[in-house]
Amino acid sequence: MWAHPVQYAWRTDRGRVRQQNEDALAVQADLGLVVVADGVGGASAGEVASQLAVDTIRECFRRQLLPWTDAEQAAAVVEVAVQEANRAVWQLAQTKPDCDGMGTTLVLGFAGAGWLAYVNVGDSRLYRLRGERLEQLSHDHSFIQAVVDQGLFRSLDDARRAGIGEHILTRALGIAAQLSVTCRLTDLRGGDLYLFCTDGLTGMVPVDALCQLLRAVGTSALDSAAEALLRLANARGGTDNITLVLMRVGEPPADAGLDTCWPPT
Ligand SMILES: [Mn+2]
Repeated sequence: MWAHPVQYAWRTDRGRVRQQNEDALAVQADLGLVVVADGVGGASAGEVASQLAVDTIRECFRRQLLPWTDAEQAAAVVEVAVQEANRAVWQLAQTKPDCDGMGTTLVLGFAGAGWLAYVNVGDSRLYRLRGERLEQLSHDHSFIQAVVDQGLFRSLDDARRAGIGEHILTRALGIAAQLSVTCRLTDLRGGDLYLFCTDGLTGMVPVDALCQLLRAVGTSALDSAAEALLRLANARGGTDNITLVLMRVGEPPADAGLDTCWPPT
């Protein structure tokens, strides 16, 4: 069923300042599913929120027994899973006093035959290196991104220099009973390298350094690249929890059927 062989490598780390790791992740190679979440909330509630979101989504996918040849159908399943995770976190936040106000960001990728369905909530990100070009596929739901989108600043760097805070989210999972979720689809190509990560990586490592490191991965061990990214984030301060998943797409076998292509031609 898989047109492309896919490899994964991941790291999650407390960083050098925080006492706890409130990030969570799931890599389900058998399902083609990657989830990364960054929890927020007092005491250990952030940890509860991110782990509950990841677990709820994983369970949601495990319940589905359909073969994933249809990208649009897969995208709909992703949206339902994220909505279900939102409800689970929100409900626990309503019922458990320790969990009051907790929430989590999320970035999710679901890889099928020739396509990747992805969604983000908050400022956890998805990047793709294709050839020499690094592209950010996700769009942050943050105050700083919103002022850039409104044209008040030309770039996130400009806004940052003007003193706009970076960690104010405009959307998070578990904060309200309803959450607006839009799953997007893109084509999956042999040679693509995807990076799912929390802001503990992107806040420490500038995008040109990310790009340089990812370009150097080539066909070498993916696990060393994941380790190198984590070390770089820690070397540059490690002021937040750091979580990253690398997903490398190989060339499909020569006999892969044409019926597995997306988008349809
Ligand atoms: Mn974070």
